Amino acid sequence: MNKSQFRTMMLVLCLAALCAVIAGCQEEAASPKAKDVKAAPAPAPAKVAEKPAATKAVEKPAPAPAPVPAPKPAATVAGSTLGPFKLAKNWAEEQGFVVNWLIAGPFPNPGERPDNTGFGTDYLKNYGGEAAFTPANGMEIKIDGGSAVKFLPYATTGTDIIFGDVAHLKIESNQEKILVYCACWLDSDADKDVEVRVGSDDGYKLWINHQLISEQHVYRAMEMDQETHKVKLNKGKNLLLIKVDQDTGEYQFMLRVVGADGKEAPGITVWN
Ligand SMILES: [Ca+2]
Repeated sequence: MNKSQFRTMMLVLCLAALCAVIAGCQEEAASPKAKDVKAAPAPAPAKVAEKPAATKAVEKPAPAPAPVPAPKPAATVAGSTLGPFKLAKNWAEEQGFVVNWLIAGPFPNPGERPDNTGFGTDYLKNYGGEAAFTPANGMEIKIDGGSAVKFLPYATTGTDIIFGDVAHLKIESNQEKILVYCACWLDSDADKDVEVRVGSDDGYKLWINHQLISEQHVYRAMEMDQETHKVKLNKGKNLLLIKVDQDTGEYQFMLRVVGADGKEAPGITVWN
């Protein structure tokens, strides 16, 4: 081996050694990264798992309040039921009693019997007058002196409309010297003859389709069917307006719509 060959061999060996060192460094540089990557993923899933858990926990309570609409029907029932009187109500319906009314009052009925003056006072004169008047749910009626009352719905579960039980009238039981107006529509499926039978405490005036049917300026206790009025109803809605006055004692009325046999007239529904 001459000098030239020796230098070439040494150069090759040096290059080989340098390559070996570089390769070793690359392996070391690569292996720590792999170790780091293996260590990193471990905590990552833990964070991902925690967040969705918290999100679901918030979402679950949200759908729970959704069934809250349930109170609506409950409120409706509470507002239209005075008590558990189903048997009495069923009996009343079979006998043709009208149990759903629009009622406005109280209006004053001053004086001493038999001269209480409210009976002859037209408190609806500024609204067309008693004979021409057509009520509506929520309609306000102003009374001389500045106060006002409204026609509002009322339903009894029995047969009697006891005015002391009608909350929106805000009167005491057996409150004296007042009167109220009550209205409903008898919706008939055909022209037909019926009987409108009334009991009252005290007296009343009755209009059907704006015609005065009867006036009973009396002071009495109520009994069923104290008067029977033969009436011809038109097909469709027939407005019934009754003014019931009160001097002292109990204060109520009952009204039913029947055939000549005294049983519920068929084909008639009530609106209020
Ligand atoms: Ca009375």
